[in-house]
Amino acid sequence: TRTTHVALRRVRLPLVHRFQTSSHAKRDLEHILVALTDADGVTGWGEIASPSGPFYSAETTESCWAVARDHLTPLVLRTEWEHPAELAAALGKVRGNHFARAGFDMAAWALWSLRRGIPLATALGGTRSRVEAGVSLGIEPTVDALLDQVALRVAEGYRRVKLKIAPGWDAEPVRAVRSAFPELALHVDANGAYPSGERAVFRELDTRGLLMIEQPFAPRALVAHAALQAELATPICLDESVEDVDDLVTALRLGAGRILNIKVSRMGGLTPAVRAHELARAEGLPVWCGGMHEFGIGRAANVALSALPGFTLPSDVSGSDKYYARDVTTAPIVCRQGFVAVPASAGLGWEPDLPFIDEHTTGRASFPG
Ligand code: OSB
Ligand code: MG
Repeated sequence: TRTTHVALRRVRLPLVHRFQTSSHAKRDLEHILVALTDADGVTGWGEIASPSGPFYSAETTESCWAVARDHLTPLVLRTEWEHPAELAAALGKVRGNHFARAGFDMAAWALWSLRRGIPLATALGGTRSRVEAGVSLGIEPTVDALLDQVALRVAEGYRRVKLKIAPGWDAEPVRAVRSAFPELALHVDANGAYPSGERAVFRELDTRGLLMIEQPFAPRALVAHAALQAELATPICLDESVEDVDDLVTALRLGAGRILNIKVSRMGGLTPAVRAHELARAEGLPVWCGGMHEFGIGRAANVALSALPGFTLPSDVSGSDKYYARDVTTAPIVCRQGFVAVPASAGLGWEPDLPFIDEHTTGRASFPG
């Protein structure tokens, strides 16, 4: 396969509900859609779901745009590839910049599975016909507002709820949610907001019957995660700490966590995400698929990845309606009774809604011309 045309667009969508994490608050999101077209005119779509600012990782919308335009696009246009892993190897010439790379890798997988007439999930090695979905709830202005959000999501059928925590918004909201929902599968995500010596909060959270405590410390603080894990009964789940398979090898060796959140964006695409899944599975480490508030294209890739056998915990693949009144795909991704069905059609399984995307496009570039 040779990619003969690359189209990039920045698309902005409003969020239905403001989302706040330990590091930033958002009302709308701008992601970059990548369309790779081959010599036969078949197009595969991918999504670069970077946050606008460098607070989750070092990448920003602007850095992704520049790297996609100036480095990844020329690489793709001159690479001959049969399997997406070959393109991923060529893109590996670019260090870091995983969100930007993920958009291209995803588009290559979408194109490849479409050409073969098989669902993306099957192409990746998926075995499930539906995936269990969880929701991620941001920091709310009050504990009551958070309890309302949890009640709403539970009523919608979600069976696992994750709460964002940060210093000053941790033990109290978790205690309140746990006492209102004693049986709920609950977990917390700190996005690395605590100093590596913090213990008091985690000792208290350890008594709340949580599924996991996600990324308590800074991304590179693997030794600190291992020290905390040795003191807690609750599994630690790594997110920001694992950007590639080598990080996972280090984390496993150190005992830095007992669960892994695999994000397509953070790992640099579906190719490395599948490899991380294989290693985790061989090592008996349960994984789930994390989200970055993806639009329908990236969300479809998350659904497909979550169909792999090692994804034994519910993934952050909520329905499109949790975030967007209308999504970039002609049909939304729907969650029913806590599950999203894995599509049986070829490729991503959802079609881009071109007129709607056009309406929300804030910038574009295409090559050649
Ligand atoms: O750590 O999982 C995270 C969103 C932005 C930055 C970091 C994270 C998140 C989420 C999103 O939790 C969850 C989703 O996409 O449903
Ligand atoms: Mg996380």
